[in-house]
Amino acid sequence: MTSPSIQWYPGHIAKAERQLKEQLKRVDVVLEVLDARIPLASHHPQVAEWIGDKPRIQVFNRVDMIPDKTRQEWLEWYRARGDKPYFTNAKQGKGIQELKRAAQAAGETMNQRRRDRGMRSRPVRAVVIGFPNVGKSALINRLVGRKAVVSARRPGVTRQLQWVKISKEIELLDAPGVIPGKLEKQEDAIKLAICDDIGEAAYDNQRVAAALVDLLVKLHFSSVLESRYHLDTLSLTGEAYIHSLGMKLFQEDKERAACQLLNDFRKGVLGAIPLEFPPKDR
Ligand SMILES: Nc1nc2c(ncn2[C@@H]2O[C@H](COP(=O)(O)OP(=O)(O)OP(=O)(O)O)[C@@H](O)[C@H]2O)c(=O)[nH]1
Ligand SMILES: [Mg+2]
Repeated sequence: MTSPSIQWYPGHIAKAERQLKEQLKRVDVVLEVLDARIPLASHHPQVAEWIGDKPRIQVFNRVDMIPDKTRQEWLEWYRARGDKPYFTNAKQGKGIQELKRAAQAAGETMNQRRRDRGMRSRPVRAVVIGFPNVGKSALINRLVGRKAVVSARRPGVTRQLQWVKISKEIELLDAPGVIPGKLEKQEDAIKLAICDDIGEAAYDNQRVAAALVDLLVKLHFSSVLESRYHLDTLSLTGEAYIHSLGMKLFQEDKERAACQLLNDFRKGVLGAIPLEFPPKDR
């Protein structure tokens, strides 16, 4: 039996996408927030089409959740393609000033064009877009320097578009997380589920936890499981591992085992573990 595919496109996201497209006409610069653990799977394929030739700043948030070596590899990969990503930890406020300067610089170019046409300068309007739960609102709060918008540990917190004025120079638009109407690549959908970047109604915890175990083994991170749960992955499949973990630590409860494992990964208890690396073929 093949498992049902992971799909998640609730009504509030469809609505947010429509409103976002409308607002995009009014913004000068787009901050695209990616989950540093899965920057490829958390990139919305339609972003380029939506923003046209507006300046885009790519932000790798949750940089604390990947090793510095991987951060460096991504930086080189992007640089080779002529891009310059910014790395942030919106939880602790790292990398924020550099990002603010980049947004301001993009705005300055826009204002110069306005002045050339005899118009007055105005604050730069920047929108923060990205998948659910990647830290868009947390990033805005850091850029503003106060709790201006709600940020919490679950996908789908921001429901409405909301403008926030951070200074005379910049205004920011917080947007709900937007994901493609159809998740074409199921391996990406599973990574999004593992990282808590889509709603939990879309998937089965045990299946996703099993996929996480398989992925950790594939990426040579299985030792983190052994040291945390004192249970060797040996040649077990992810599914068998979750079963054994339930038997061993959770009174035979596989669901609790799966939730614990996912939670440990999401909270960083297992360590700084990237689930994607720069592709070698591009
Ligand atoms: N470890 C870590 N946690 C972060 C970081 N940025 C945000 N978070 C946490 O991630 C969770 C989600 O943050 P939000 O700001 O609500 O994310 P969002 O993208 O606005 O989510 P939606 O509004 O649901 O789309 C919160 O618990 C934040 O504290 C980061 O850089 N590192
Ligand atoms: Mg939000």
